[in-house]
Amino acid sequence: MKFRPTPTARGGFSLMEIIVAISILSILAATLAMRAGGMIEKGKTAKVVDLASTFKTVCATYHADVGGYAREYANSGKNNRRLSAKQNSTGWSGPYLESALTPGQNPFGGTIDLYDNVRTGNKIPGFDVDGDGSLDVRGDGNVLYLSEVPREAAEAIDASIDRDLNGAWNKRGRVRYKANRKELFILVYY
Ligand SMILES: [Ca+2]
Ligand SMILES: [Ca+2]
Repeated sequence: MKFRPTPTARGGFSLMEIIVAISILSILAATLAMRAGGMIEKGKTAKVVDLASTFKTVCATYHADVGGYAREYANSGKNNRRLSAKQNSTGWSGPYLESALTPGQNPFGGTIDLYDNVRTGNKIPGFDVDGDGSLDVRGDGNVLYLSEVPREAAEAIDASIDRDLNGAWNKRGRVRYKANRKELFILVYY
């Protein structure tokens, strides 16, 4: 005896089944989108941490060669691109970067500059490297400055460089952050 489904059983999906299926699909899509978003943000913060590490090495080399601190501003003249543009300073044996620093190297779309003074054009007073509450570096030194950095990204960068320093993460250690202006400051070399 053959079993034959009744026409009503084969008549397509019920409204409830369609609603359930759409709900499941939209939850899946949202989860995937969130994961992708998280991965993109992680990629951006990792890029900044890598850049800080590269500049640490590069600034140390420049310091050993020339005896001072280099500045490298994105989209600037030769005098402000001392790592990438040929300089006449004694001992200069660059270029120290593969190419000049450009705003495109800020993954968050803002500006990016390497300063030769830790006060970064008086945007910050200096750095409390050991996190004891008093500033340790106030003058010469190299700071990588980035604008338009979202708070979550800044916190992730801070966590990977300053690790578990006590006190306010945005004021202590080698990474400082000004939330109102979305500005990130990383002391790369001093
Ligand atoms: Ca200190
Ligand atoms: Ca910090």
